[in-house]
Amino acid sequence: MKFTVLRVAHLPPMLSERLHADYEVLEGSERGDELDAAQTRGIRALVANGESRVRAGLIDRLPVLQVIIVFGVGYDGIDVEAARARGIAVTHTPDVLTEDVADFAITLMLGTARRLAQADRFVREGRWQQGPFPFTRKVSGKRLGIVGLGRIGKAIAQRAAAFDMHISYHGRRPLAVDYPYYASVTELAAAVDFLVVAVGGGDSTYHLIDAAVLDALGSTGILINVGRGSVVDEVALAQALAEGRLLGAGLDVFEDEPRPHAGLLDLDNVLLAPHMASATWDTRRAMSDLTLANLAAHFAGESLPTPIPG
Ligand code: NAP
Ligand code: 8YV
Repeated sequence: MKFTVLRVAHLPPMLSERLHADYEVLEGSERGDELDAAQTRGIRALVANGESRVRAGLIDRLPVLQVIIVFGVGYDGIDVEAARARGIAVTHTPDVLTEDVADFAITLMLGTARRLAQADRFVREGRWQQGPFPFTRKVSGKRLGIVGLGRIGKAIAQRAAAFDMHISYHGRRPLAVDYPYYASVTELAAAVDFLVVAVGGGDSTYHLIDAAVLDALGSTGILINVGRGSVVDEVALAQALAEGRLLGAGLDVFEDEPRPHAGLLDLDNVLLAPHMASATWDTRRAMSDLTLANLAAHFAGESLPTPIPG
């Protein structure tokens, strides 16, 4: 017998094909409105991704749901409390994407400071013939502040060390590392040239990067966000960039994906990416394997390879 799995997010074909081979897969929305009563009564597992919103309303409609499997490490969109109240396990895919996301944070930092997208347009549009490209900002040897020194934050620090950057960080508590710790994100921002957000979403980080933090980073500062869009007040960010109160920003994540705040789209000092930091073939394969391993372990009654903490 094949177990029934509800898929509520876009998944790469390499994963959805294998899901379809091993399970009865229902395709649904995050609200599940299109599912009829017979379908909801059969769903044992739900597969979501890092951007998914799986709220109590959907969980409540699935009486035999046993496990929520997140294709991604961030699970801020999952109502974990509602799941736990029903004894529903939640898994995710940590570690296997850390390197790619850290690589991409460095890509955004270099690309924003050296104005790579603008330089590309400059060459393509024939403007080089009228004179040289304006000077850009140096990265090596500068001061880097990391918000959220977890798996990804540490991997970013490791890479930045190779650029001789001076690293400091903010988190909820100091860690056993040699980098200076700032209990206040505003004070961290005031002390660095680059501020990289590598923290997850949810209530505790909502708009942690607000106008005051952006002003502390200042007119020579650059903000990078590979964590979650909700961590940065996008309206305040667009305003600070437009008014030159912040030098630049490189963003992979947005408050309302796939719709970045309209004020950002016309700005020349922001580098925009479509939530692609972990989207390499190697990593998506590893994430797919881990997603299937969690699902298989659950139905085999074995311990889950990567349950969420807590
Ligand atoms: P992690 O190891 O859990 O790291 C998260 C870090 O943030 C921890 O050091 C945690 O420290 C800190 N933190 C948590 N809440 C905080 C708060 N309120 N204020 C300050 N710091 C806080 O997770 P990870 O694997 O590095 O992933 C981090 C996040 O990156 C994910 O949650 C996800 O949102 C995002 N991500 C984005 C992409 C992308 O494609 N752009 C890909 C993967 C992941 P304490 O708990 O000790 O405070
Ligand atoms: C993915 C992510 O883009 O892991 C996360 O939390 O945000 C990303 O790795 C996402 O989960 C796949 O859609």
